[in-house]
Amino acid sequence: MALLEKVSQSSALHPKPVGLVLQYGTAGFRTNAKQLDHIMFRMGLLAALRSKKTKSTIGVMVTASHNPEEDNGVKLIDPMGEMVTPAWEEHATRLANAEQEALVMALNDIIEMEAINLNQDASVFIGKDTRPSSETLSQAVLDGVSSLGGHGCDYGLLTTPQLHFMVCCKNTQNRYGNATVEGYYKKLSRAFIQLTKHASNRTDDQKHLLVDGANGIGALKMREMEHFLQKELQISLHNDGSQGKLNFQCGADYVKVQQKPPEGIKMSAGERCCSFDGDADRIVYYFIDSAGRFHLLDGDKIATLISMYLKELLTQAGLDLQVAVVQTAYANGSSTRFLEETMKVTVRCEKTGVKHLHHAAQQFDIGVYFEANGHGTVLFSKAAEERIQQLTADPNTNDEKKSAAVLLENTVNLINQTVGDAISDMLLIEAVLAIRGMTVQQWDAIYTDLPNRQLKVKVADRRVIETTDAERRAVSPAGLQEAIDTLVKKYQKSRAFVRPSGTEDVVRVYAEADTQENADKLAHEVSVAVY
Ligand code: 16G
Ligand code: ZN
Repeated sequence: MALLEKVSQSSALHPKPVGLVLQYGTAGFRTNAKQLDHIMFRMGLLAALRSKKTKSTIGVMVTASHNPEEDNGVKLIDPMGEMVTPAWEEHATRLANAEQEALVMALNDIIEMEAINLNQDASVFIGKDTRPSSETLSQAVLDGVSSLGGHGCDYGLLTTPQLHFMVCCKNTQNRYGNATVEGYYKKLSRAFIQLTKHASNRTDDQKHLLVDGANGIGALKMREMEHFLQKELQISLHNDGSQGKLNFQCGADYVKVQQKPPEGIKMSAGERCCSFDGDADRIVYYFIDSAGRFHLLDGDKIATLISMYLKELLTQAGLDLQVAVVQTAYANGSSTRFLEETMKVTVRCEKTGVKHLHHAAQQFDIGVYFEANGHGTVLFSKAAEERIQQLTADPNTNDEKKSAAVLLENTVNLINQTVGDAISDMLLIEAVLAIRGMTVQQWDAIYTDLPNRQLKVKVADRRVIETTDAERRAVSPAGLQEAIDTLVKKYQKSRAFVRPSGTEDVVRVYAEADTQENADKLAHEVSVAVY
């Protein structure tokens, strides 16, 4: 009981505003940074408990990703580097909302429910993004960890995927890589250099890439990583945080939603560019053509490029491993069609949020998952990895198969399988384009996106909207889906859906149609139907 008394005392230094209720949402807690001190302390407590329960290191990332700089947030990372399991999201919400005097009781409930031995050691890795508020908020996490007798290790500034990677390395006794930032740079850059060796005669132009760092952590970490890449990738870094504000008119979310280039970047026609988001777990590519038209290569285009590349290598290696692509309702209709009809790969649609896609991708030999917004990665089953390794090690493998198997092996090493990772995805895309000798225009031309529009609508209570079929249909309020169906019928090649946001107090509307004008009209009409 002495321990819980200590918790009670320390928690008084991180008081909860009376009546404030927050939810562990799609990607943790996220709101204005001023409201988060008690949440951070309590998530420190919860991470310590989770660590005692799993007898493993747990991660706590302080970030609000692509949200404005004034916001902040926190997400928990489970032992294998994946998002915390759903039952513990509920514990998180309960703990976050307990009033001050009820905190120890709420904690005790979790301890009993999960049969946690408080004498067990606890180890928690903590990382933070570049928001000014992240400094004191991560300190509050450490206070929470230590008041339960846990050991908190503060890694300071990290991208979200770097922390996921390090937690996984730590809990697999460094089999996945070394549990340090340097271990991350070394593993990825070695794989990248091995892969690009297979792309002969790359010109400096082909090695050149413009990167929009969203004025965030991704920019800092790219600078750190650059020399590990030994000039095999030559980056011009923009929005590196030296002047602009985090995520303000830049970054992957801005580019995807606005469908235009970020501020602070000068692009010439045909030049390859990409944008990270505020914690570098998302990436989108784009370029401007000679007529000045903007072309976006989003998560769907990325998934298509990667799955095509993997399928070809598997065929060449003679490996019959199944490749599947997991998408969300936001996936452009053209991408789904191309993947299913032309490439003949299995396509799954899941609810928005990485945890849903990640889980679905684990069901396949090779699961490529991407949200259209650019968050995604590739998962290889243990059996798939073993078969690739056997092939590279087998002296009877012929040269053609061997070279494909070696490429596959290096590809596995380049990918951060714990979570979507802008840096790892960028290196993979650059390697694939180099190996296939493809330009960004050729990649873009694989299929043509249907024009689309996303809008958000403020409503009194977004929870009145409930959805089904991976968020593609609304089941409540009554009549809404019928109204959407009627509107969709007015246009060609059209589709639309609405869903309550999991990170903001809004309802999101998505529409696509044969022309931009029609997509815009449809999105607008659906917004009116929601309102
Ligand atoms: C979070 C999710 C992202 C999702 C977005 C949807 C993670 C790590 N991030 O940022 O995958 O696309 O939420 O936001 O899961 P929304 O519910 O506000 O549309
Ligand atoms: Zn993010």
